[in-house]
Amino acid sequence: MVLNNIADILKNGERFFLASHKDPDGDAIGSILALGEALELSGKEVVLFNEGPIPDSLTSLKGIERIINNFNTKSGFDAFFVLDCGNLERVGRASLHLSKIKPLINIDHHENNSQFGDLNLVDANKSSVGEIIYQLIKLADLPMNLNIAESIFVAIQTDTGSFRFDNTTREAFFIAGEMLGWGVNPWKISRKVMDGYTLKKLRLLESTLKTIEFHNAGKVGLITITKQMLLKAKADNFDSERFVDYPRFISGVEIAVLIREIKKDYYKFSLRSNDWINVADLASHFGGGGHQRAAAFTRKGSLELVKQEFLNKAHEFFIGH
Ligand SMILES: [Mn+2]
Repeated sequence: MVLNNIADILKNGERFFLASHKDPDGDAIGSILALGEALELSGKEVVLFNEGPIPDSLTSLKGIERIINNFNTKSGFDAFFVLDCGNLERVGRASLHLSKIKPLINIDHHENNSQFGDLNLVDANKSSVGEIIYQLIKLADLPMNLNIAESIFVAIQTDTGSFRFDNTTREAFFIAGEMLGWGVNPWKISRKVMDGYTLKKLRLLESTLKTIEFHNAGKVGLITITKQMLLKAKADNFDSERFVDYPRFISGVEIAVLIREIKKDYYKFSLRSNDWINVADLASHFGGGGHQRAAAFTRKGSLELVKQEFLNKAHEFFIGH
């Protein structure tokens, strides 16, 4: 089976190229750092790639400085690992270039993964890619240490929203518990990775909450961030991470939406659901994807137009319920 094949490649190979998605989250960064360090500790050579930009909340992770965002096509790799990417394009500008490294190994947990690898290890039942990396490290007999444990813990913690999203499984808790056995301190990690708010982030939150609007009899809660709001708060896009949870917290809201202006007439929608709507399905109508409870897509057009298009489609999902 594919898990064993990949474990064999890790055991027998000597040089590996590891990449994860641009605009990375804790799972994308934690997973490459964990696998990278485990391979290196066992005497292998690794190149860690992420197009970035890496959010401040993750810059304290050990080994973060080893992640490069430029690439010279060096040959002689035994495999190219792509982690936490539903499709190869998620790697970013380098994706086409990098896809020449063979075999291309796709490790992911997004339901709508396009199976772009020569080997595909895609398990939508896993909370995070960090969980799969943990399995592979065990199976390939790679070493563990505190740095690796912290990276795996961060991958699971961030993708489960601190062990409370509905992808939080017994397995997720079990592995996190194991990581505590390696010396991970959840309080210290959480202060850096989950808290660590800056004043500009709080200012941006203040103005964002004022934009809240409701549709579909309160079942859709929507907030918006424009470029101008970012400028005014002196904030950047990373500062709005997890803001989409605020409308989701409200009772009666089934779909929470954050619309962000990326540039003029170009918007990114982040979607969350509470109970039964599959937002990955909803996002796929606009060329996006993700998970049942968390998904995203981008759209060109005026704010009023793209918002209305989205609300019309969301409305269809509620018909009959
Ligand atoms: Mn993930």
